Amino acid sequence: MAVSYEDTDREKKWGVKESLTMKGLKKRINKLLSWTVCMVAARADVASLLLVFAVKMWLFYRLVGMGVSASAFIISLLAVASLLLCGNLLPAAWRFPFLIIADGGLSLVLFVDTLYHSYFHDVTSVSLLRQIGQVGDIGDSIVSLTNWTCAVYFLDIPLLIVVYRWKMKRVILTYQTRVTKTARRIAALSIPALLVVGTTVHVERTVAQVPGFLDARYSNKALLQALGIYHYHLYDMYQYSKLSLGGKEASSSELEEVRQWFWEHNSKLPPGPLFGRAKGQNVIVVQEESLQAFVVDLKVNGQEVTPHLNQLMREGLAFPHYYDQTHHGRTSDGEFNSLVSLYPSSIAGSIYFNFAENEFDSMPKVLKQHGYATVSAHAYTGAFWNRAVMHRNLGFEQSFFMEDLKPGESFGWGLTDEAFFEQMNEKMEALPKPFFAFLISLSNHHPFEVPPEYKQLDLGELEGTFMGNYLHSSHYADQALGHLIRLLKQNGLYDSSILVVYGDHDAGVPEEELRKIGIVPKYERQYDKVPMVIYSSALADLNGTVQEQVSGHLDLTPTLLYLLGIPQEGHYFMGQRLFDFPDDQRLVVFRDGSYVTQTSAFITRDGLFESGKYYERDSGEPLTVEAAKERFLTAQERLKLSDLMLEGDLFSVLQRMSDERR
Ligand code: GP9
Ligand code: MN
Repeated sequence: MAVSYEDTDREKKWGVKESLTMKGLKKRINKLLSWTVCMVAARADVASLLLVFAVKMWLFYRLVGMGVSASAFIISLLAVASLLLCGNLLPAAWRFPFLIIADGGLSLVLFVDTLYHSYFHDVTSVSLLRQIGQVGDIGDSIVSLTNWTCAVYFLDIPLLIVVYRWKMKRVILTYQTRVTKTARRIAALSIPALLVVGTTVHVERTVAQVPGFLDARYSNKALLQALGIYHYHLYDMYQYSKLSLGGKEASSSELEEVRQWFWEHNSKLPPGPLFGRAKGQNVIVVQEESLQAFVVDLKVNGQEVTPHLNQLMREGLAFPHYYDQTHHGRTSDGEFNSLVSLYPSSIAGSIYFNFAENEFDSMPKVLKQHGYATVSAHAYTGAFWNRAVMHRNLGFEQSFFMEDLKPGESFGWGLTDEAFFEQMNEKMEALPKPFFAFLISLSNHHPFEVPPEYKQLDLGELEGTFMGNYLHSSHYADQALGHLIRLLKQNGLYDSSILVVYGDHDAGVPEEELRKIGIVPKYERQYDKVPMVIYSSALADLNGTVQEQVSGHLDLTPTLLYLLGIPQEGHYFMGQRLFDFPDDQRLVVFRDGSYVTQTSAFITRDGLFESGKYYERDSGEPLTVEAAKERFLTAQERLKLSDLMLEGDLFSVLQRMSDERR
């Protein structure tokens, strides 16, 4: 067949080249494949271990009942591969023993976490492992509880040794000669490079989804789930060492400054008429999730949002100017500020994680010393916010978390508040008297979506909005509180106890949502108040009053100890009691350096005086900022002293000092 010049040209131009390229491509692919096979065979030990670790990690996530993203899984495998490839740096004879040791170490991490999880429903961290001895006699229990299926993590070790001796060693030696040293080096270096790139991309993506995620640690498991098991442990070690190395070592003059401050504010303060008024009564404190003060007495379409709380406030003492003093630690800060009466930490993350090994002065500890049975409870898992560890550290003899409560009616994060209160009421009835019970509610949690059958309010236009959801949810929480009060009235605990109800922190309601119910803040924090009410039959002359003094979470412990007649002398609480204290000396300090007084509010976002604004607290009218300076410095001093207490773990040091002086 005649072929025209044109056709030949086209063939030359496209067809011939195409077939040549295809051939070349195929050849190249084949070459690459056989090179890869040689490379894998040349490191058959590492390759098989990687496969084994993929299975082990899958098993781990199954055993602890946790999901994991593909990218977290891949970067974990890359981390394992990078460690295993470190063996390349060793003399040939050492490489296999190194792999076995690395396999053992990496498997041990999986083993310990699985075991720890089966006992504590959490995964380990350096801090938790350091405290393991303090968490009771768990050594024996761990051995008896050991889920021996976990031993499966180590099964590959003897198997690998046998296979290596039997055939693998020869395969490795044979194939090593087929790939050049340079190629092997390039392959080995590409793994750590991939690890670095993969980790960076993965972490950036995770942080973009949840800003501040790495710092604001609220759960070990959540961090592990996001980062993958080995990255989690490395990050935990990094955080731990950063904190231990960066801890503030208080100088002797600082120590003296702290001692002096507490002496003046805790020991020198003379008692007034209400001291010891409620001596011997039980103490029941209910920390209400996300309950903000603006719901108190609020009516929507003629319906009260929190009728039971309002009623309790009419029966007891209402504190309409009680401020939320929490910071990064959210609920856990609410607990800490209220029970320990120190400020939240300036260090990113929760005190419950960062300072879990500290020794604290706290209300449950003091009450225990005064013969009280102490109990805490929360219907979510004890690992969240590290509560199981911290509540014990703070002095609670017994704590009940999701794992310890009976299953029952639930929505959202767990048991409904009503079911929770019901169980806790039974437990309180059975406690030796006097007791201190600290109950943390849960149902009113963001995003405040209560199931339709629990929605009782007719909200009109607010229905379906953020505010509408929040009101339904707060109304539910209030109903549950009403149920608790009813139970306490029935069994007589209402009149033999001091009952305190306060909100843990703001609900994060956006300003445009507040406007929907007619609230227009004139300055930030103006509505950052939480409800606070104290009822005690011993305060009969005061019950039914509205107490206008400005206050906050830190004031809870000094107030309750005062009512119980327990002197604050020798204790280390920074709050101010709500009674028998001059109002013009009241100062409620926030972590960011802002503060409120009885009449004014100084608000700064970055802790700098220069960027702060000063207002009349009630009206929101601006005031000349220079007038705020003196109190600003006082507030700064308090934050500094609190940080010293926390970061220098000073409680025991100060106690020793005071013992020596006696
Ligand atoms: C969970 C509950 C909620 O245990 O305390 O915590 P939060 O998100 O409010 O800090
Ligand atoms: Mn909370």
